[in-house]
Formats: sequence, C-alpha cells, structure tokens
Amino acid sequence: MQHSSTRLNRYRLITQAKLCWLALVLCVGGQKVRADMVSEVDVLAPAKQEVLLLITGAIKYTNQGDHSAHLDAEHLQHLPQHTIHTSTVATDGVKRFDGVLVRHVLDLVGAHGTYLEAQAHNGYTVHIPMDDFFDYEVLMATHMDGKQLELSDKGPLWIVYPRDSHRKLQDIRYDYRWVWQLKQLTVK
Ligand SMILES: Nc1nc2c(c(=O)[nH]1)N[C@H]1C(S)=C(S)[C@@H](COP(=O)(O)O)O[C@H]1N2
Ligand SMILES: [Mo]
Repeated sequence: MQHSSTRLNRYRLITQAKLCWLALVLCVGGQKVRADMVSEVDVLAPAKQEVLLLITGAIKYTNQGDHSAHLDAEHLQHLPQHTIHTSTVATDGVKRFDGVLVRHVLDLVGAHGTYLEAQAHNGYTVHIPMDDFFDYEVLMATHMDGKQLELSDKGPLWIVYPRDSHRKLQDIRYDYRWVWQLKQLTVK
C-alpha cells in the first residue's frame, strides 16, 4: 500500500514535470515565431528610387521619422502584379491596366482604418471607404495598355476599379474615386 502510493506520487510528479516542460516549450516556441514574424515585416525598406506614393495616418509599418511610408517602384514590384481589363469614363474603349492591388499596398504598411483620403498631384482629394478594396479588386495601376503611366497622362499611379465586371461600380459615386496622378494616401 505504502509502496504503490509512492509510485503513484512519483508518476504524478513526472507527469507534471513533463506538462510543465511542454508548456514552456510551447510558450517559448510561440514567442519565437511571433518575434520572427514581426522582425520580417516590422521594418519597411527605405525608398531607394523616386518616391511614387506617400502613405500616412493609421499605419503600422513606416520608413520615415515622421511616421509615414515612402514607396518607390521597387516596393510595388515586390507585390503581386495584377491586371484589369475595363473601360473608363476618362478614356475610349476597353483598356488593359497593370499594377498592384490597393489592398496589398495597405497590407504592406499595416493600414488599419475605415477610409482613405487620397490626394492627387493636381490637388484633387477624395475619401474612399476601405471596404472598396476588400469587396473589389481595385488596382493601383502603373501601366495602361503596356505603357507606363506618366505624370502628364494620369500617372504615375491611377486608382482603377474593375468597372466592367461589376454593375454596382458603373456609377458616378465610384467614378470619382478613380484618382489619377495619385500622390498620397492618408489612412483614417
Ligand atoms: N487627379 C485627379 N483625379 C480625378 C479627378 C481629378 O480632377 N483629378 N476627377 C475625378 C472625377 S470627379 C471623375 S468623375 C473621374 C473621371 O474624371 P475625368 O473624366 O475628368 O478623367 O476621375 C476622378 N479622378
Ligand atoms: Mo466627376
């Protein structure tokens, strides 16, 4: 009787020790994974080329002292490239647009807000609900019909909606969100 209860206690002790060890491994391991994830995305690479887009406001990842993100062509080239064929209210016929999804740009800077204030080089400013970029494949276009967009012609960045694919987007309320000559986004 005495003997077996000692064995039982020893068994309990070993089991508890194993559980503690397991908990420690899981805890330390989990933290390590989290630390690795943060270090990978925490620091946004500095812009090495001409700055195409400035992002400020409610963003997590920045590369400027003033808590803004300056993005150049290289930042955009590292994101998945996306193509949309659509007609627009500003051009004739169906055009091919290449660029990156706005939602991927927002992910890159860790944007967390409800709308964007988009500002263009010509002073045009408009508010765009964040939901647009998750409901639709909205493009930040860099090219139209294979040609790079220039500042003199809607560039260097143009917000392009997949207008022809969605009835709802064929509306003036969306047309005014097609900001051409895009310069800055403020996440609010
Ligand atoms: N940079 C910039 N983007 C802009 C505008 C503008 O004046 N400047 N006008 C908006 C409006 S009101 C509309 S309806 C669409 C199409 O305008 P457009 O036909 O003059 O090109 O672009 C939008 N994007
Ligand atoms: Mo407009």
